[in-house]
Amino acid sequence: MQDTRKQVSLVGVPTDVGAGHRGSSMGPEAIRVAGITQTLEQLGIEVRDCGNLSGPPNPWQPPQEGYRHLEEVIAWNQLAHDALYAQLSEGRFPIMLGGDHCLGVGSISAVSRYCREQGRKLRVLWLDAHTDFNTADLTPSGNIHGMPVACLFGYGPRELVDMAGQAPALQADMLRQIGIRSVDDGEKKFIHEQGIEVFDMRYIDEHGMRHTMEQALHGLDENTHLHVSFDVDFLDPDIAPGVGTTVRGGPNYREAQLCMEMIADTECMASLDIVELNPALDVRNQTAEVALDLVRSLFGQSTLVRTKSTHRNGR
Ligand code: NNH
Ligand code: MN
Ligand code: MN
Ligand code: MN
Repeated sequence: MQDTRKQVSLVGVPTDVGAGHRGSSMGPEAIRVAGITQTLEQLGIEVRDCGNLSGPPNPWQPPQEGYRHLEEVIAWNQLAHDALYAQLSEGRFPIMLGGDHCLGVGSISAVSRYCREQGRKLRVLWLDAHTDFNTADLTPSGNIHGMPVACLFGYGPRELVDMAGQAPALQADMLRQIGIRSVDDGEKKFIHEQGIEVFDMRYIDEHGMRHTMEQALHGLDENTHLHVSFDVDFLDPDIAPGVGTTVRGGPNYREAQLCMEMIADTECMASLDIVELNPALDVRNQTAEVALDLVRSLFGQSTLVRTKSTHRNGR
C-alpha cells in the first residue's frame, strides 16, 4: 500500500447540484489555487491532476417528489464514479475535489466496488457536521447532499443505490462518523436503527479527539482500504467559514489536525474526498488553505517532535 500513497490523482468535480447554496462548484479551483499539487509534491508524492469532469449545469429548481435536481445528481455521480474507479484501477490514490457532498455516492461506490474486486476490507471515515442520512421522505430540504450515506446503505433512488454494482455499497460496520452536530429528527431515528457508529461533538468534548480517533480507527489492518470523506463543514466555522451550511461547535484547528495526524499514522488511507468547500462564501480563500493544511497532515506531515517509537509506545 505504501506505493499508492505516493501516487495521487486529483479529480475535480465542479458541481453544486446537490446543495442548497450555489458555489461549491468552484471548490476544485480554490483548492488548486491554495496549492494542493505543490503541497503534495513537497511531501514526496507524485501528483497527476486529471483536471475537472464536465457535467450538466445547475438548473436551480425546487425539489420534485423529495429530490432536488435528481437527474443532474445522478449524472454527476456516474461521472465521478467512473473517473475515480479508473484511477483506483491503475493503483493510484484518488483525491476527489468537490463539489457538494452528494458526490460521496459516486466516490464511495467506486471505492466499494474496487475493494470488493480486490478482496480488501473497507473502512470509511465520514468527517462532517451532518450525518447525511436523509431520504426523500425524511429530508427537510430535498437537497441530495443530505442523503449520500443513506444511498450508500441502500435507501434512495435506484440509480444512486446501485452505482457500486452491488447494493448496499456500505454497511454499518464499515462506517464511522465524526464531528456530527446537526441531525434532522427523522434522520436521527433512522441512523440509530441502522446501528451506525456516530462520534458526535458531545462524544468528542467528553472523551477528547485522541480517544475518539482511537475508537474510530480501531481494527484497521494492512488489508484495509481507508477512505476519508472530508466535508469541510466538519470544521468549526471560526476556522472554516467557506461552506454553505456552517454549524457552530465543531473541531478547532488543533483538534482537526490531531484527527488527520492519527489517520496518517495508520498508513491505511487510500482515497479521499474534499467536499462542500464554497469559495463564494469564503474570506480570501482561507477555508481552502485550512483544508490544505489538513491534507498535509493526512499525508504525514506531523507536528510531532518526539521520535516515532516514543510516540507509539510512550502513552
Ligand atoms: N441535514 C440537512 C439536509 O438534509 C443539511 C445537510 N447539509 C450538509 N450535509 N451540508 O453535509 O438538508
Ligand atoms: Mn456532508
Ligand atoms: Mn455537512
Ligand atoms: Mn483512549
